[in-house]
Amino acid sequence: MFFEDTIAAISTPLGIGAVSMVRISGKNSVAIADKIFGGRVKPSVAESHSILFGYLIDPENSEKVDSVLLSVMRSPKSYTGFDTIEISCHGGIVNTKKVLDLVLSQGARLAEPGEFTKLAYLNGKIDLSQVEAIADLIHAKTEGARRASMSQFIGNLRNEVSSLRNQLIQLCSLLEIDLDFAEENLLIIDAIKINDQLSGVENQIKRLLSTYNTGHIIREGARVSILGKPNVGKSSLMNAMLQKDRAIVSHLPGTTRDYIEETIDINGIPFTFVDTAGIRDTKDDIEIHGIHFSKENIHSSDLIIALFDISSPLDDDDHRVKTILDGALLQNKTVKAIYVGNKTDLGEFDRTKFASEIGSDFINISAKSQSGIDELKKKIGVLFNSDVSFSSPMISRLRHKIALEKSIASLKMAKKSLEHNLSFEFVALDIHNAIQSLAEIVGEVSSGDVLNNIFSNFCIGK
Ligand SMILES: Nc1nc2c(ncn2[C@@H]2O[C@H](COP(=O)(O)OP(=O)(O)OP(=O)(O)O)[C@@H](O)[C@H]2O)c(=O)[nH]1
Ligand SMILES: [Mg+2]
Repeated sequence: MFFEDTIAAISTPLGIGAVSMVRISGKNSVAIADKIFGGRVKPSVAESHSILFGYLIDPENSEKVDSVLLSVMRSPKSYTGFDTIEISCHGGIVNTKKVLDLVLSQGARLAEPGEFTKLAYLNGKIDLSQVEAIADLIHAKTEGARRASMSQFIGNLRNEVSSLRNQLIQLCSLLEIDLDFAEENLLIIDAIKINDQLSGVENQIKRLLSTYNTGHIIREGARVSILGKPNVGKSSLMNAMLQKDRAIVSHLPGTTRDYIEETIDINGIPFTFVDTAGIRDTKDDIEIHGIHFSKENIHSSDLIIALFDISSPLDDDDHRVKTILDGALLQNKTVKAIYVGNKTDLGEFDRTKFASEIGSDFINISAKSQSGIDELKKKIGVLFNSDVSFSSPMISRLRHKIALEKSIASLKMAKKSLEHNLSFEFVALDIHNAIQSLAEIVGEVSSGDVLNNIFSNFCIGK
């Protein structure tokens, strides 16, 4: 049913612009183009991948609707794999909608979000990891995110997954040959060798799995909480990081009560800084709310910047901050922390005493004079970006992580079966399960829910 339809949509953002593009794909695309296009060459007789100049003409009243360039891409050499027509028309909301309406009036159906890409996937033009890469590329907010999605699009993840699968498929074949010859007592492969090979693949999968921490942060960005008692300069640090006066700064402790968040790009990763209320003992209801939020917020953070005023001695509120931070680090092993001493322009109280009381080294800054801000940015970049190589395969989605974890679990079962001298039949079954889990990444095995979830994040027209 799905393949019967001819779909159409506006593929460019709807607004005032020089050019818009309306895409049509499906078996009737060329016939529809023939009905509405008037030019020297008819789309149906044009060669594939040619561009025709002419008018769109409404067949109802022969009115010239727009002057356009029309590209013809015949199956299978198109984005979707089906006959595809792309009409580059004049931009503007009303004009572009008019062109789309004309196409729809001739029998095309309005495409759902991501439906062109879905056709490409169902038609075997691209795999699921490439589908995700296209979505990521469109949504990329930083250069790092763009490079990572392009690396996935050109197949770096797919190739790695297929190499892992091939190794396991080969191993399975050996086990199956061995089973065939079992009655003749011919030993094709011994358990120790299988175990070694399984460990080899398992280690490769673990290596790929370890790229998730960086991969998902490049894709989704990292949340950074600025934690500290009132007046240490959290809002000043926020402004220094953003290079603009975003948060209110005042000498009155308890100025920030609500939270403010803004995103900046550091080394290609989008970091969302969150400035919240200062931690202290207070009776003020609104401030209590704000402090509660500060404490909650650090649990959804990837990085906590613990801020202290290095120009004066630590007090009870600083120790309260330290206790909250220690609790958060204990609860979430992946969250990172940087200790920052602010107000160096006022002189340092006692750096060594500070470090020994807090139990960590400090990066010292002055949010006011901006000194040390670059060093802090560099440190943040290194913490999150140190092991990125965009040409190596990397996973970036929870879906990938879960699939790899499942395949490792199956390989562990296979090794257990070997250890217990079970028939190779059982070992092969476990390896098959591992292969299936790997196949989920490229979408050879996938549930409708997974697909719906991925494609619903696309825009209409892609
Ligand atoms: N001398 C000096 N003053 C600073 C520095 N950073 C911040 N301040 C001052 O410290 C005071 C408090 O700064 P804020 O940034 O509002 O502090 P905060 O931590 O956000 O405070 P709350 O919102 O009340 O929790 C203001 O008067 C700032 O001008 C610094 O590096 N040097
Ligand atoms: Mg503040």
